[in-house]
Amino acid sequence: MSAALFCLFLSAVGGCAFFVFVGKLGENHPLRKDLKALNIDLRDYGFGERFAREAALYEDLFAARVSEQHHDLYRVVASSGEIDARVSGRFAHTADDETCFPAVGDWVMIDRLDDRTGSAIIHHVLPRKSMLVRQSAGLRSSGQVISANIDTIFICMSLNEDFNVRRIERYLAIAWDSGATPVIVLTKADLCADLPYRLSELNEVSIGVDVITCSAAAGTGFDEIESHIEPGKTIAFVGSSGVGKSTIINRLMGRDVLDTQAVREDDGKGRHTTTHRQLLLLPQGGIVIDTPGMRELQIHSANLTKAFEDVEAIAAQCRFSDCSHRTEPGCAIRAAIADGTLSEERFASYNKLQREAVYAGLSSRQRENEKLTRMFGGKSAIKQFRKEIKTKKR
Ligand SMILES: Nc1nc2c(ncn2[C@@H]2O[C@H](COP(=O)(O)OP(=O)(O)OP(=O)(O)O)[C@@H](O)[C@H]2O)c(=O)[nH]1
Ligand SMILES: [Mg+2]
Ligand SMILES: [Zn+2]
Repeated sequence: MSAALFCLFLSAVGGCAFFVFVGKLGENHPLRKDLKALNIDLRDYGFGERFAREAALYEDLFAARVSEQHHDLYRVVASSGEIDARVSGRFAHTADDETCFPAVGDWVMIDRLDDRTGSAIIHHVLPRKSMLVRQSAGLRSSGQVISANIDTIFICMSLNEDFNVRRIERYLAIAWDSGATPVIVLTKADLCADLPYRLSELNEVSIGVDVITCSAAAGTGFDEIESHIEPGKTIAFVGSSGVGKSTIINRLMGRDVLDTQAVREDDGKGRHTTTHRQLLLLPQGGIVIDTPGMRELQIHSANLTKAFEDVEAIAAQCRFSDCSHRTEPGCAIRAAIADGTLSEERFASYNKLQREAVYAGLSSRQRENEKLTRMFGGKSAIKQFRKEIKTKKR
């Protein structure tokens, strides 16, 4: 081997060793931080003119976008790279409710661009241009922000066991309320034996919404997915566990950045592989947010006028403006159900979501009363019931 070749060989070995060494560094090793200290153009992450104007109001602070959240610890993308951040004590103290706290996708104002001597401190969340919110589990009536400042919501549903038109209606009602545009993404087309039937089922509920059919296994539908991706624009992926959200994102990233896992064999349900929301910059431009599969999507607020445009247009034709669509003469809803223009199931779903939306807007005391009214029918019946309970206690 000539001397030159030998030198080349040595430097190649050295290079490999360096990469192996760096790969083994712990998350908090200073060298890793230096490697991450890239000069990032925040516009790639969606920092448009509006956010720039808002951020300019805070002279001594820096703008950053929340890319991950782990309880009260955040990862944010700043111009210096990705760093750790926490909200200031004052922020936590003055926040009205849970929705005021930073969520993945938020633009926040931080006090430093380096977290080597401690997490950066988040002082403000810039006004959101959109936010996808669901009702938190439990008794509190607070909402939980699933992602903020999104342009498009990919509502992902698998074409096998998971397929459920009523669930899509629920997602659409919440998505239309977010300020972003929903798109329905039907996944795992390779597992579906009767696609035309599924699509016809979806027709009634998907008015004005793009529907994409794709298969990550067969590599189909990705041209349509990519037609929704634009530099500086953000897409949030939502849907049940196991429908293939992370698989699609990995394909768009061109490598396996996110964990994926086979669904359970007995019932085809996912295993909740993704455990936290995560924002990623795509190599071709555009930003995606992966979210954990949701068991249930409770309504915090909904836009039924948009999601049920057809139902409300029919109801507007009823003879009485306060028609309850039960027994009144000239009821256009009953007529539409009778002639098959409107399905009984869709109307029932509209009523159910409307009740939920009203309920979500109530305080916990109002909720308790609402529940009692529904159980016993009317205030006098509730009074009577309470009296009976008291007598029994004696
Ligand atoms: N047959 C088939 N399998 C797919 C397709 N897309 C994804 N899968 C498989 O479905 C399983 C679940 O995919 P994930 O991407 O982990 O699903 P997820 O929606 O991210 O699930 P959570 O993270 O739990 O919310 C994996 O085994 C994937 O390989 C597809 O187009 N066809
Ligand atoms: Mg996932
Ligand atoms: Zn009516």
